[in-house]
Amino acid sequence: MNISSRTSDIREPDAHVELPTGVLTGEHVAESVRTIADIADCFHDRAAADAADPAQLAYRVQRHAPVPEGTAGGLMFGATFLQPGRVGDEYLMTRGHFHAKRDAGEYYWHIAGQGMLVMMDEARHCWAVWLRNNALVYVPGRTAHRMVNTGAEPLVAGACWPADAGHDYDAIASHGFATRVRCIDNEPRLVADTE
Ligand code: PAN
Ligand code: ZN
Repeated sequence: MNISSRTSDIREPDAHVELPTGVLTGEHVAESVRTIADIADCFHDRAAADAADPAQLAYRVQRHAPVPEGTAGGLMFGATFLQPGRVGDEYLMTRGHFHAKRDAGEYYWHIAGQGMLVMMDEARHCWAVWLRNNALVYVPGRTAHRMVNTGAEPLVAGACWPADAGHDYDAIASHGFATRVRCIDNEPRLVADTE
């Protein structure tokens, strides 16, 4: 047995995840930033959205993309850092999306802070799962998903999804989610969008 040839391809990982914080470092890690201006059209209280500082940070997303987006069979790994706060009575949220490849699912797991993952099926039926206490949440295919920060600290969650899932933001930009998370009597409540 040639031992040296068996041990010659032990590699360092190309990236690291700091488990307590979710922070990703290393190769193939990219970051995107969304400000209040980028999510202003998500809120029902347009006057409050217009009054908010458009340059204020809403959330950051770090993505480890070991393969090009669109690669069949590949996976993407990400972390979302969503700021606390409200616009009117509505908590800060991610834009939310369906996957372009509609049957693509996704895992989310809670890392820090407190909030919800709001989901909506193609019939516009909505529900939410708490993102707290190390929750592990599976987002089925054909289900739009959005993080909402109901706490006082940044809400941090990890996620893993198929590299060819793609992101369809247009359906949410046009019609929104059927349910909003609003602060009513100092509690987060799911409220139908028409109310
Ligand atoms: C996540 C989201 C991330 C930001 O990585 O992309 O939480 O939300 P938006 O993409 O809706 O702005 C994911 O669900 N990837 O598929
Ligand atoms: Zn997704």
